[in-house]
Amino acid sequence: MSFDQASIHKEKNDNAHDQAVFTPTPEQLDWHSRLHRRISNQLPAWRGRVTNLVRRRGSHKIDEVTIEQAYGGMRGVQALVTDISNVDPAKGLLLRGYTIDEVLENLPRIDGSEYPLAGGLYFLLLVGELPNLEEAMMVEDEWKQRARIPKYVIDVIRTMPMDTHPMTLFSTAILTMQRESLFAYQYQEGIAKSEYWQPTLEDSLNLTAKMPALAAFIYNLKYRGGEYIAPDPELDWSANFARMIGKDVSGYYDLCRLFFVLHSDHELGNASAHASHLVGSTLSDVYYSCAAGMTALAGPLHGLANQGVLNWLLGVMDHFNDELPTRDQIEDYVLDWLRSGRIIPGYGHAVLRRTDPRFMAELRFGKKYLPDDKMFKLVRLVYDVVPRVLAETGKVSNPWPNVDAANGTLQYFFGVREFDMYTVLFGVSRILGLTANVVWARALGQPIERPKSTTTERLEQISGV
Ligand code: CMX
Repeated sequence: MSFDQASIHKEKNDNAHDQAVFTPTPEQLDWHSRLHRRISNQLPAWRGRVTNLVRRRGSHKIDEVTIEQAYGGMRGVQALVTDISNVDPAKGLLLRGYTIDEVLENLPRIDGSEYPLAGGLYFLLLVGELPNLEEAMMVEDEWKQRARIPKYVIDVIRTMPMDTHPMTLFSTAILTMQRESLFAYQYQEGIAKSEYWQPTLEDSLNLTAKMPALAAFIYNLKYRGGEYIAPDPELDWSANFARMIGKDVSGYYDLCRLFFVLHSDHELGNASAHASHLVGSTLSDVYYSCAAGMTALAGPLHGLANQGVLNWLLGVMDHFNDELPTRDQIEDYVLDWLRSGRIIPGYGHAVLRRTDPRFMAELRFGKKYLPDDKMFKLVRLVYDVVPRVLAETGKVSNPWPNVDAANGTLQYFFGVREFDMYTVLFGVSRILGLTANVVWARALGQPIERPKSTTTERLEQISGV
């Protein structure tokens, strides 16, 4: 973008009914930031690698699709590519090739915290390399400059009915900010395709920077009297969220730091990632594509699982009159539950075939911060009993706990007991992964998605039914 164009963009915002909070500096518009450079340095090699693969082996089959899969939500069909994350049946979630334990151990942290800076995680997702502390702080500093929520967004959210679901407020706020999109502006001005990723990265930094303050505002509006609390520039992205919702304690700072790492990405085929990828593939900007991702996350089959687990655990405590059950009692309870044809929430996984390392990380957190909490003791007891019981049914592919088996309990302990809010917390984290994927989809010139559908009649014909 030329300097003149930058001025036009600024003028556009100045003349609007409410000025944009962040107007890029000339340095940013020249794309000289180190984050831009670290990505652009890699692009010739990445583009060459993909072009070569498609040119030389483009017709190589990577999967086949059965009728069952076509009717069954395309389960397991491999037809998407991302290098940001991958779920391995044995190792669990890999972020840029690193296991969750490696990520938690090697991402930089500030003094006094065991848990990493979200800025370091975002660097890892975007750049593909583990950052040092300075690099992690570089992202945190970028976020600090861009963190304030425009007033018109606050106004829009305030005018919505008080019983509006927090996820509706959250997605609406993201969509409302679409007018800030530098990509949308530059696209209209005629930017080259090879450059699309650059304003997309700027948009991503602007949007992700605002996530803690936006989610905190929604929480405060719904549950704490409606005050807008501005981020504290002294605090990191994750801890800021904790402080803004009134949980100004180091334990909850750390829980946010952990939680926002664990939920940041999960391949490209899950509903929120796929929705955002699909919308992004039309060259809608990241505001549009992330709003789409968040509306997918709001569905009960996607983002609500941690809430389901917590409800189930509270039901168990209720059943035992708030006393921690014995091993035998919990086993009988679980067997009765299964006999009535219901599932044990928090257990099982579509891909993973072992205990989710994200659950193990939460367990370690719980052992440190809430070892004597009754609900946490119940989580451990259930973990002791349920995998064997599920395995004995003979039909469950993975009897081990997934990330949701402990999530809600940790939030509950720190007093975040408004269940509707849990999906927003998930969303704050997931937007890191969604935007990183969109940036790279633009950098590699991925086209608009357009799979082909077929008809039942054709399937009957070709299968010989
Ligand atoms: N409790 C009881 N039965 C279970 C079960 C559980 N936790 N997990 C799987 N099963 C059953 C299935 O219902 C299925 O039974 P039917 O054949 O009678 O329909 C059978 O075991 C085989 O299913 P599967 O191949 O093991 O599991 P799927 O890949 O079909 O589904 C999942 C995976 C996560 C939806 C499923 O394990 C489940 O419903 N778990 C509980 C809900 C939950 O924790 N969801 C959060 C998932 C988090 C994530 O995906 O990250």
